[in-house]
Amino acid sequence: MEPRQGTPDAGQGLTLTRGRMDEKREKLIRSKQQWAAEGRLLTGRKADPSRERLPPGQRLVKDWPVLDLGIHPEIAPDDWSLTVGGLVEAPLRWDWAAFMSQPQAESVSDIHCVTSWSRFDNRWTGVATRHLIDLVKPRPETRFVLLKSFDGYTTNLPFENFAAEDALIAHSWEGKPLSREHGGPARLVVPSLYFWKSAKWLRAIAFAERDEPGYWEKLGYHDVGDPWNEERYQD
Ligand SMILES: Nc1nc2c(c(=O)[nH]1)N[C@H]1C(S)=C(S)[C@@H](COP(=O)(O)O)O[C@H]1N2
Ligand SMILES: [Mo]
Repeated sequence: MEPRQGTPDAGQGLTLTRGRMDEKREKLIRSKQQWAAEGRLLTGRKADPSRERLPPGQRLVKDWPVLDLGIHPEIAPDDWSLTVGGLVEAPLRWDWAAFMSQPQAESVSDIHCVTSWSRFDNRWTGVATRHLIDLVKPRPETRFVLLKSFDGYTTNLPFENFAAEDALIAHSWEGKPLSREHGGPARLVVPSLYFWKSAKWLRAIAFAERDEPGYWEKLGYHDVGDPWNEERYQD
């Protein structure tokens, strides 16, 4: 089933709107690729999260910026499902009711975006990745997790970061349903990595032995993306 897109899909003004959206998107993608090529924002410093709150090169913001490829898919909970498979003993597929009936986890964490903004103390509610792991039972060879979203976005991350205690598939932020622009109905939240690894509008999770670069990773962004080691870009 095709998710509906953020723009209407008939009429004339629309071609224009769409043209402009494409332009905006291409500009963003080009400039972010350029950042990777230039090593923009790199301080060359590492930091210890037990001694500092802001990773190197980051600045604190109070609002919550929206960052994505410019497509905000609209997925009604009835049309939503999450497929979990790959190297697992018990693959599963949750519809919205099944997802919401799982044990609920809450976690408060900081966001660090590779474009340099950080936002402290975000309170997320959802299903802990550890609970999901207990259910699907990844095989011992598993080393990576590959994510797919309803807007076509993909990203990859090490299994350990995905499995961390503070990682979850979130449906709420600050006690309210996650807004569409921030990835509602459900997104991944992996606080130990730059925020581009936290896929919005999450649709599929695959456990794997072999790594597979996602959208930004193919365009020069780091395979792991640990903000404390300032892993912004591929060497
Ligand atoms: N599906 C999807 N997830 C995505 C993105 C995207 O374009 N599509 N952008 C990533 C990037 S680069 C960032 S910084 C965060 C931004 O999340 P926010 O808009 O809620 O701040 O989402 C990440 N997850
Ligand atoms: Mo980002």
